[in-house]
Amino acid sequence: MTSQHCILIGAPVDSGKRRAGCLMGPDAYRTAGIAAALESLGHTVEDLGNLAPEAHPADTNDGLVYARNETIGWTSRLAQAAEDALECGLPVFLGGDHSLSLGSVAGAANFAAKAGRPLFVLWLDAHTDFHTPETSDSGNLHGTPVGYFTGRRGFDGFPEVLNPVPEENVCMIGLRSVDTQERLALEDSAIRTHDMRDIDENGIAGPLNRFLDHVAEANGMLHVSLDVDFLDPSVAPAVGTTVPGGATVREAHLVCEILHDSGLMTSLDLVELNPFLDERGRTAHLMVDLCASALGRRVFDRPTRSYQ
Ligand code: EXY
Ligand code: MN
Ligand code: MN
Ligand code: MN
Repeated sequence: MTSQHCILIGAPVDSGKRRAGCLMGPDAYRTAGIAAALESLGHTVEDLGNLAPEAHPADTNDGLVYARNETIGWTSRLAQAAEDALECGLPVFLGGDHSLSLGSVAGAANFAAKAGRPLFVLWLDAHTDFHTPETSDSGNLHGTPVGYFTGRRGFDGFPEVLNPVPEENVCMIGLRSVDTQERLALEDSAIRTHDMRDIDENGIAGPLNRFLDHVAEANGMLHVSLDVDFLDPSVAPAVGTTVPGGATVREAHLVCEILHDSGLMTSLDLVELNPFLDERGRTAHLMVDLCASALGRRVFDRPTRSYQ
């Protein structure tokens, strides 16, 4: 197994929605033993601690969206953090709500552009997060990161997206809650979408492997964004946006195991964990176990599809 330098980046972002608690996420992952889990797999681990947003004007919350200025501050800070960390290893963003991915993906895209490689994004989520501030009914910016990093209009005042991720480079798996405005925009886009019915009928490995084939053919970098609500709430209750009918523990591990075997993942977000809603740390532990699978934990060695 190839040893990696894993860079843990605490991103206690809680500005992407009104329900508080995701700010405790990074410390819950640490308490659940993420560093030791990765070290036990032979990786080196560097923990940058918890970042803070860039200085920003106070939010008045009288506009279209909640905590816009704070989220802009986070986006600038995290984009730079992603770009810097990719110089030295594999960044693992410990969220924090999903608005952190405005920054983490934009920064990964800037790094990929400098490296002369395309960036691909695997979005593991119940939701598509494809709103813009103008289409969002809730005004919650955690529903907008895919809209932002693919270059949709409507993000006035946010850092300019210098390297938008091409829609055909984005694959979403686990979908089961899509707003009308998102659905209409997705129908006009080249984003690859796999809802839970698709997974029920065809399994989860097929769509994932087909996407990874595209990444490998293009010599792409791959950012993976894992939202707690990708998982079924019966196994992962610690999230504010639970939607029944999600991925099972084994489906999620299989995705992570296949990702590891592909050797393609170059950065990772763990998002939306709200420890205030957890049951004796079980969701934090499951997310750490999934991260370990994505970085090489396995029961037995076996022949695999290899892109190396
Ligand atoms: N589509 C809904 C909204 O825009 O408010 C729900 C978004 C949930 C976002 C979570 C993180 O995936
Ligand atoms: Mn603030
Ligand atoms: Mn999400
Ligand atoms: Mn979600």
